[in-house]
Amino acid sequence: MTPTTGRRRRSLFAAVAAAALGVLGLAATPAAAQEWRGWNIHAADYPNGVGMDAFTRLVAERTNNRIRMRTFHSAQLGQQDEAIQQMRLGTIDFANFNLSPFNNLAPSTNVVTLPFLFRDVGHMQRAIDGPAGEAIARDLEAIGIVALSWYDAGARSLYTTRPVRAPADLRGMKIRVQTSDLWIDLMRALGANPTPLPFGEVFTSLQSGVIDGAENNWPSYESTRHFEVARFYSTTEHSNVPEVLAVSAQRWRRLNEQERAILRDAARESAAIQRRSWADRERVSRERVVAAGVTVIEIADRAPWAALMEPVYAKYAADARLAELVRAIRGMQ
Ligand code: GTR
Repeated sequence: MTPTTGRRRRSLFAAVAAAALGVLGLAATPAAAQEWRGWNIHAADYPNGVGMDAFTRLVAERTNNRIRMRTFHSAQLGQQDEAIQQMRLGTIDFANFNLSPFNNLAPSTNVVTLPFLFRDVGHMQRAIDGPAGEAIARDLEAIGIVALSWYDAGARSLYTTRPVRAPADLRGMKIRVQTSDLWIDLMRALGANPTPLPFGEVFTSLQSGVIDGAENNWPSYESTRHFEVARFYSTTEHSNVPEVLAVSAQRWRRLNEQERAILRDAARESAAIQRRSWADRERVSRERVVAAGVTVIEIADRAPWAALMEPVYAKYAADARLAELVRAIRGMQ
């Protein structure tokens, strides 16, 4: 064999080997290295971005970079409802979502969205870290999403272009809600006209008068600059719906037990980081909008608001399993 034929044979062998690896989908990355794409609706410095960045850093460290994750912050990979579809299809690998956009897909998420259910943040955390979280994780798994940990999202309140002090002030006002039947019925029960819109369209819709208000927590009201166009914030604190850090079931299926344990631990640690960051940011955001001249209308008595929520409970907590969960949550210390 001449040196030239030897070289030719070797390169032929290399080409065949490369083609075989290509068929197996292994050619581009060394052995089992994985590159994951993550979705975040908020900016990187928002508490949820801080939590997600901690998660990806811990996973990379503990898998020796075998699982590398990159979070695309600020809804770069699309709005919320599309991102949920992409997670289910496996084209987005991990994400942080509020639980309300799952209301029509995963029944138990309605329970933690219910108005005036939690007494305070501690009560919400005990429920989501306990029986509510277990039920929701099961419902999410059934639609192709694996819940790993729960993030705080504070209390949601109304903000509007005209002052709102009592439910009667909402009559005829167009209020943006997330894509969720529960939210539509909740706003109707308050006497408003619910208008489902993606988060990213709220600012311009307020500015152009397509809507008269929306509802959210202090950090979202501030970070999106909605406070510049809706100058009245009424502390209704009507819902404490939390958020989930989740992985696509398509990815999860391909992990071994050791990798799953690494992801679960990292997710729990990231939730502790997010919750600390959340508590700070709530205070800072409130201070920022007050300094910018927003009128905060303190709702001292929430009873007249809560009294209107009867039809929402009747519809979304009627089924025996959900009614039991509501009872269990109410009974928690
Ligand atoms: C925020 C939440 C987002 C999104 C948004 C909205 O508080 O963190 O995931 O749900 O509200 O109202 O669309």
